[in-house]
Amino acid sequence: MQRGQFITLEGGEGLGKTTNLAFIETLLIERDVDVVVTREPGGTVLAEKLRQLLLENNDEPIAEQTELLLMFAARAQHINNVIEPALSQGKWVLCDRFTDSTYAYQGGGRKIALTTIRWLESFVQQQLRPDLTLLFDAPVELGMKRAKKRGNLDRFENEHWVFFNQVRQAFLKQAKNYPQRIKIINAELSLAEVQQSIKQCLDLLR
Ligand code: T5A
Repeated sequence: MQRGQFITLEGGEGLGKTTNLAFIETLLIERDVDVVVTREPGGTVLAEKLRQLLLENNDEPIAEQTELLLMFAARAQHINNVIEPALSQGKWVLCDRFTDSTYAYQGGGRKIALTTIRWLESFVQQQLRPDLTLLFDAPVELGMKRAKKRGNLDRFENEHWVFFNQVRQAFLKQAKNYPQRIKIINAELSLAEVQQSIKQCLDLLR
């Protein structure tokens, strides 16, 4: 059986990943693709519990190392129980965030050494890497404005502007390092224009 394709959506806060997940799922179903839609951190019962611990605002500060290890603990569970089984059954996996977010938030934002992240990536993922990544990019202010409209901010959304700018720059660096895999989507455009760009990127996988 032919292995499925692994597509990830990445980018800063509030730039349209979740909104466009449903759009992409519909496009794939129209193309007769059997697709599993999931997210990180999360995607399994245990990983969703870790997501809650990571996102909730808490009196006890979470150490950077703890944050990084919890991200990869959730990822290990997700890969073993959801992503790998689906891909090996020929299903496509559409995932809201994956390891590029770790490079951006824990690497770019928290300044954890990239060699440490790379080591954990190899340990947890072995050979698994996305086939296509759509990176939603726009100035930080725009994403925060959109995210704030939705109400309460989570632990990451309460970070400061400098942090988010470092996250954005780290995502763009990932895109520069992996131009074949990572396609930048201009999230400043209207939803219709964004979805047109997404369609063009998905055609690359046909
Ligand atoms: N994290 C995650 C790490 O630090 N390391 C990691 O390894 C991983 C995997 C997860 C958090 O965890 C961190 C990063 C995150 O902070 P999350 O909920 O997955 O949190 O991530 P968020 O970015 O917070 O997700 P959001 O749901 O907030 O943002 P989305 O999904 O990018 O944006 P969306 O689709 O909800 O859109 C926001 C608003 O904008 C509108 C939408 O209608 C919505 O109201 N909108 C547009 N409006 C106009 N024009 C467009 N083109 C629009 N597109 C969307």
